[in-house]
Amino acid sequence: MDCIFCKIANGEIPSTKVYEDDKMLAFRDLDPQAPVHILMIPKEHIASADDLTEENAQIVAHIFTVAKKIAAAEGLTNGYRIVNNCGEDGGQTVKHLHFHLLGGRSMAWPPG
Ligand code: IU
Repeated sequence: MDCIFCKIANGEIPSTKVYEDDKMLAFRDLDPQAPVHILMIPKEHIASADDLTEENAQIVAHIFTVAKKIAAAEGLTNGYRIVNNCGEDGGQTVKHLHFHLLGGRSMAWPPG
């Protein structure tokens, strides 16, 4: 499958990893939108949040429990934001489920 995040997950394409286990990978975004901008992805190819099912969705809970450990390790003691862009109108550009972990500055609301 020609998926860039699958290639990052299997090491075919290098990334700046901050966390890895058998189910997920977290690496620094190439175009950071905040002082800390990390992408958290399942190793399994799931195209988007819209493709989650009762069978594969447990990875989301796993990613979120790892996210708080990454946030602590990055020193984000004052809070952080986790973002998922889903589909065209959601602004998703890479069709492999990923969660942005953003921190190190104050975030605005609503997003653009
Ligand atoms: P989006 O939610 O699909 O828009 O986010 C994709 C993100 O992946 C975006 O922030 C890119 O900067 C980032 N990214 C990356 O870090 N490395 C890559 O090789 C590619 C995209 I392609």
